[in-house]
Amino acid sequence: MFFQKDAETMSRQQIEEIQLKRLKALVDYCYNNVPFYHDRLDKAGITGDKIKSLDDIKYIPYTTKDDIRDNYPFGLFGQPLKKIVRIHASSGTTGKPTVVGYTRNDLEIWSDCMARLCTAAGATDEDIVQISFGYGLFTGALGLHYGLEKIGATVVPTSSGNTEKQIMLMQDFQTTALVGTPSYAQLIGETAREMGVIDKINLKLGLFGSEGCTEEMRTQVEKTLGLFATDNYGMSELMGPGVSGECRERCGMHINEDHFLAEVINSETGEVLPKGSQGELVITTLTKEGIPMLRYRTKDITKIDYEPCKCGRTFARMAKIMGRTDDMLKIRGVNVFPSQIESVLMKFDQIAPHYQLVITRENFADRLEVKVELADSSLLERYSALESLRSSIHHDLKTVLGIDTKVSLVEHKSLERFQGKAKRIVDLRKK
Ligand code: DLL
Repeated sequence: MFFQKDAETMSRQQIEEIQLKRLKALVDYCYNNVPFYHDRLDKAGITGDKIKSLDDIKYIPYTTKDDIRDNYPFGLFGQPLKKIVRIHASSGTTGKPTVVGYTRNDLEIWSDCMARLCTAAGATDEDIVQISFGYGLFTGALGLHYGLEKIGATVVPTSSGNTEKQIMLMQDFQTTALVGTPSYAQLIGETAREMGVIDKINLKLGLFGSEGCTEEMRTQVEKTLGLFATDNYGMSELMGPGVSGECRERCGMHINEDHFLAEVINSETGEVLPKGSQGELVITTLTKEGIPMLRYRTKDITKIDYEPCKCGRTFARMAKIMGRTDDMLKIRGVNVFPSQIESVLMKFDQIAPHYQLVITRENFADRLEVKVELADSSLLERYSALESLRSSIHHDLKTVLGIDTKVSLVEHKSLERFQGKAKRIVDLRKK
């Protein structure tokens, strides 16, 4: 099933022709409408007619989150507020949030992009969809909301939190699809199990995203809730959700390439990497008016496959996000991604899908403690079984990461649960 089949099945040549035409127009749009870009492009000597091929994008300077912050709140907007009909912002743990604005046309394209991805995931007008992302400045809830309404699904905007009520509504409405972070979906599943109503839940599809989730973690969540889950990627600066998402084949997230031009770069040198390489994702928004982005550095690490997919879609597919360049833990000089740890942990049946990574510095050396929750507390009574589990996890982590970690097994339900994006890293080195 397709939402906009003509666009979603274009040949690579057609996709590139559209991208080039839009890129040229975008460069002129930015030059004429955003003083910040006017200066940047002037300095780089770039105008739309100097872009002769997609490769010429390399002459355009990158844009970063700092550029948006430095122009807080509306400095990078491409239209006066009179034309901006919605504002969102990403919270940001320190300082001011990054603020983004949408014109009416942006909202139309956003819901089309979302409608495509929801359809690709298998959602239809028969679905009753509960949206458990928080409504508000965060883009997740409203982004999916409009896309799902566009395909005719029945949207239930529960927002996040109030988990028991979510579960009650899920039973009463016979909700068929759930939207949220995978970690909140897992919490909903565990709570339904504890309430003794997991069998009364009729979920078939999970439209998840907004945080990393390894294949192993996805399998756990699917098992808990008895559904089929797809991964969806996006960020506020680029639109929100709707940049890319998985189809039923689940072999990468299809990028809406007629609206987003993706590159992968070496995050240290800024050099553009050959197609298929792993590196930092850089996105140019080809059609956005409210806050257009030229070569925005996402800090997310992935790789892109340009082969057409078995589902019939031709849009390139980006691999699951391996981590963020600023999320990568450097432990005694070794780079460690939390996703590598998650993959190891989720292979053990005796542990629950909840963990925390605590990093400290002792005697000038970094120490990584991996706190893992037991699936149930009965193991606590058997010291030898506990010790053997701990030592197996320690061994597997060492094999994958190449460093020693301290593994602590903690009681079931003792680690914090999350209703939005999970925060699993506690870095005490900075304190
Ligand atoms: O999280 C947008 C979104 C909402 C995407 C709902 C999907 C579903 P921000 O709050 O601005 O926007 O956070 C963006 O979240 O740079 C990634 O690091 C991370 N992220 C988003 N989706 C995924 C994903 C939304 N599928 C930041 N896998 C991004 C891994 C993700 N990380």
